[in-house]
Amino acid sequence: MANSKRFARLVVYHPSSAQAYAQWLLARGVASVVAVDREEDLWPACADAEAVACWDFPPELWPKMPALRWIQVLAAGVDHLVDQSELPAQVQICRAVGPFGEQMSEWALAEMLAQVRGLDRLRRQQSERIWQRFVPATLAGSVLGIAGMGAIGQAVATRARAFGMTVHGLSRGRTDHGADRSFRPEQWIEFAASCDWLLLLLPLTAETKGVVGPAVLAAMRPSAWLMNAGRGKLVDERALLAALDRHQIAGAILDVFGEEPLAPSNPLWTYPNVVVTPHLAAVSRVEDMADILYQNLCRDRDGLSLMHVVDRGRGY
Ligand code: NDP
Ligand code: OXD
Repeated sequence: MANSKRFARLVVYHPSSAQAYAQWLLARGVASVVAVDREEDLWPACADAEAVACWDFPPELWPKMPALRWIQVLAAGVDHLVDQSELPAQVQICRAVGPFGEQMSEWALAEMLAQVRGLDRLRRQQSERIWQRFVPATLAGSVLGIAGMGAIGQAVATRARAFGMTVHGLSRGRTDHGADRSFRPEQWIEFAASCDWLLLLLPLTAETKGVVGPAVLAAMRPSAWLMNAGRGKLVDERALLAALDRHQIAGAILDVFGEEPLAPSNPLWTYPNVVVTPHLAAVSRVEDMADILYQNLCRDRDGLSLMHVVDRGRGY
């Protein structure tokens, strides 16, 4: 139950920015914050917390926090928390929504434009002082398939359309997300076959784990690129390596991986048609996350329902 007219007792747990969050909140009158940047300092600091803001958190502490009512995850994805059995069912998990769409769009468009405009080739030519003209391709007229037409997918769709792309969207149930053509999970094969670029912006859930496997990869056009900025485990990595070896797809642009950081021995580093970016497509900036956290603190103080509450049963 919310506490009328006082802010919840909050623990902000973050390895590098806990103090920055606390200062940001303090400047707005939230004094009930304890900032913790090391796991070993969490207990007993969190013992009477009513709210926690964090990325991850040691699950064994949840049952020892009887006053805990809600968690503000300082990120969009919550796959690391939703199914923790230690977390009591009545504790609400809120995620971050809003600031990621722009960043993700720029990541996706930058990477697609780099391919069609031949940026690597041009930089190489310049370094060798070679004047060699060629006809770059365009994004205009191509189909971007977005698996996961949520907050981020919709933002990418809007910006891709400004480049003349047609957007095909796949979602779980909703079809009102503004794609030019909408697909449901049972239409994965048809969806994959319809795209020039297949961008994964799905949450990782029991349903989406390994969803891009041999069948989806085989359905993709040999000229198509797979892009993953959702979660690494959406893709069956062995199947992807096999598809790359067989030239079943043109290449892959990957921001997320089954294991992060990507091990130096992972073969994905070595493919000329694989682009690896280190999970930075859309980062959590302190000012953005603190603002979302503050809005929820105010709503909680005022007895209003929290924003962006995750459906723990659904997994996102
Ligand atoms: P949302 O919850 O807003 O959107 C999720 C979308 O996925 C919805 O359209 C939903 O369908 C769809 N979906 C869920 N399950 C399925 C399924 N089984 N089959 C088909 N579609 C499904 O999430 P966001 O857009 O905010 O974020 C998406 C993900 O992006 C995050 O969970 C995170 O993993 C990742 N991310 C990565 C970042 C990075 O830097 N690489 C940064 C930020 C986020 P419906 O609309 O019907 O509910
Ligand atoms: C997120 C992420 O989920 O950065 O916000 O991956």
